[in-house]
Amino acid sequence: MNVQSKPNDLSALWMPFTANRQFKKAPRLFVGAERVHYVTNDGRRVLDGTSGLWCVNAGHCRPKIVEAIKKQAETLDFAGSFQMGHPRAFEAANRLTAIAPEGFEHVFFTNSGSEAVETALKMAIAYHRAKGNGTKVRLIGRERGYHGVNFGGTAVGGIATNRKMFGTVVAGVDHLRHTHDLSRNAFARGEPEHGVEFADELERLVALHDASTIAAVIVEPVACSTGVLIPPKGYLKRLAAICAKHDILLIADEVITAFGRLGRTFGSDYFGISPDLITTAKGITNGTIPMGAVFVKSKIHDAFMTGPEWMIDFFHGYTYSGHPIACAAAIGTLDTYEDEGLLTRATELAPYWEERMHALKSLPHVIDIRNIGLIGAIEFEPDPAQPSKRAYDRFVKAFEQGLLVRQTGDIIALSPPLIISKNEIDQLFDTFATVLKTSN
Ligand code: PXG
Repeated sequence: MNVQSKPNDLSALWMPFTANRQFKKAPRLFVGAERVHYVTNDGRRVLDGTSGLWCVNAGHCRPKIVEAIKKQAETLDFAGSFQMGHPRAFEAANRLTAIAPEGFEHVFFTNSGSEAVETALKMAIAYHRAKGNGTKVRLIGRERGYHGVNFGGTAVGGIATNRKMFGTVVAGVDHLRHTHDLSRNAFARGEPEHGVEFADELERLVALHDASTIAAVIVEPVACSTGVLIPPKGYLKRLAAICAKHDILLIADEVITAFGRLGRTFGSDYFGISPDLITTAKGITNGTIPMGAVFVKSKIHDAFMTGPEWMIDFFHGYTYSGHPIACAAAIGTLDTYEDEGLLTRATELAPYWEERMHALKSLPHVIDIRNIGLIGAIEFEPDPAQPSKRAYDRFVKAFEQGLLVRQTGDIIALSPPLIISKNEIDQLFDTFATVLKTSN
């Protein structure tokens, strides 16, 4: 692994979702990575307990992906996808629809999860209009949901800090309540028992707004960014049934749950639901090249294919939709997932993962532990004088001790690469237990 020296000026870069002033006083920098480890600028190996930002599902610097990117860069570096095409985009789309849940026969490429979300929201509104239901324009999200940072995604998102600075974002949006209920579900393993009735909130919103005004509901199968909120048993199926009853499209935001995180290729398969649109990104290229994709059912796609053939059917797209290097990376990623059985590996590891997670139960300030697939979260009793500080301190301490975890509010989330071994899972939890035992 090649270790470079520390850059000496950190001020030019305004870092995203970062406490910039504090970071720049004590920077944490990675200069290399291999499989489940990062290497810091001072030469330390850090176990990646978060797959980067939930994206490096096959582990770091995997040869087939690196090779595919290199080869594509020297063969066809760029070709657009507006009224022109190139083979890699079609190949990637075919490979993706081949592993998609039943009925998803089309893919629309974007460059990120945020763009996949904007695309899906626009598709939903335009679909209803194309079907002659032009009043169906409202979008329903959920409290504590995260759908990226563009205007539509910010509006349907439900994390207060991500919304409050940005005015009214997009009009015509409402939210379901979140499903987090520690009073009934603390320390649940897998899907919690209580809370299927939270799905009935959608009936309340339909009664308020009328189904004739509602285009779509968007939810994450597991709400990860907000601290891993696992849907109560039966919740997603009930929500899907209410959507179908009212001709409201269900958008499953699978930017994190797709590509094996729960032991199935898609979270929708795991939970036995069949949404209308699925948004993805991250694991689609193993985090190597920015890419997102919206998976689209034929009933939606075909509704756009009705005008004159020479007319553009969907007035939407990005310069880099289906970028050749991103498509090559996606193909190399799918090869790696398939060669190594990674899309189902979380199923094998989940019981061991669950045992090791829940063994942290009696450690100081832990008020909940939750897990599903190869995802977990530990929630801490908040210190009312210093919200988020408890989890933040544990994140910094873990990093110093060679473990990368992800902090959000008073919660630490975990989601290691799907190639992690049981031994490495032991190392992860041994390190984190030490951190918890020695923190205030
Ligand atoms: N939808 C979901 C469900 C996501 O998790 C996005 C959309 C936006 O994707 P882009 O590619 O535009 O960032 C996400 C992104 C975290 C964390 O630590 C989560 C995300 C991004 C960065 C950090 O929880 N999720």
